[in-house]
Amino acid sequence: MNFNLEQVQKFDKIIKESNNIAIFTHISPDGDTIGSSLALYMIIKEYYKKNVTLFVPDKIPKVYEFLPCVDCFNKIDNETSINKNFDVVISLDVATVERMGKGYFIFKKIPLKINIDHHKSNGCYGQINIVNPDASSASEVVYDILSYLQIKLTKDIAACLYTGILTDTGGFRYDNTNQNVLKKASALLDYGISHSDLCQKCFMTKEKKALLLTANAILNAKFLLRDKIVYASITLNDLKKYNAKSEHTDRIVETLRQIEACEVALLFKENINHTTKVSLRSKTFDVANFASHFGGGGHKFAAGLVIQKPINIAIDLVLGELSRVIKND
Ligand SMILES: [Mn+2]
Repeated sequence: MNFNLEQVQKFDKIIKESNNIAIFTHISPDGDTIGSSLALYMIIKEYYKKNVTLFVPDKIPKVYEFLPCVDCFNKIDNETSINKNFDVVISLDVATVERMGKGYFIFKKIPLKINIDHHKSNGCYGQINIVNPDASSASEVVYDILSYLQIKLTKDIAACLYTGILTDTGGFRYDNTNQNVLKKASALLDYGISHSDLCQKCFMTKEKKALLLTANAILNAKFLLRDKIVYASITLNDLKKYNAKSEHTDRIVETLRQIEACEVALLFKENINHTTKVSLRSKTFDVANFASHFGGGGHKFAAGLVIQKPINIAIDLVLGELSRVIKND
């Protein structure tokens, strides 16, 4: 399914006719889900002049705290009760409703759902689905919606959309970077934002504990099938040792993928509830397809999954299956 203009017109009509609108990101929020949500939040507030509430199911990583309006996010926890009646809810960069985590119990009660995304695996769970798998990011989809509706951006909105595009393309390095993406990014720079400043904030600034945790994970990485498979693990003990959190594991798996012979890089993370989160990155191998066998998903070269088992069992399970597929590949 591609960017559908009829769905965009319906989106515009619905927002104009609504009063209370909720916006949701996905769990473990990244630059794209945060950037696209903030941009749409500002548009609905300033352009459509409607009541709008932003929800995030996890803490916003420190690296994105510089974004305008970031304080407007409401963190959902187990005690969150909503006494407002929302007419419409918009999800951004959320491929499946499971990716909403604790947010789902609020999301499911809101009658009208608008789903804006770029994942090929998107479940089209909304009444309105603006999903473009050819787009680099959900932020690019929002950019396209606003361009089509001829809505004027502001510098703050441009900064949020640029951040989403920048982070989801790995700083314009991944295969989702093309002429169109660069043209749109260039148009966003016209609003007076700085490319180098945003790169500095998103990619070149790290908390000390994040860098030390990364170093430790890489030093302890393991190699299989003549380095075709490279993996590292982070236990709760590792996090404790560096006084770090899950958000500090960002980009470790991309670093592992840099190894010359590496085809698939994996990062296994131990969760509190004896489950294991696995991040996968590849150069040619379709990790989204592989992840789908374990109920996960994502993009061809970047995907994730969760195994409902302790980390050591999860490592054996996933690597057993991956080695089998890669060997025959
Ligand atoms: Mn995205």
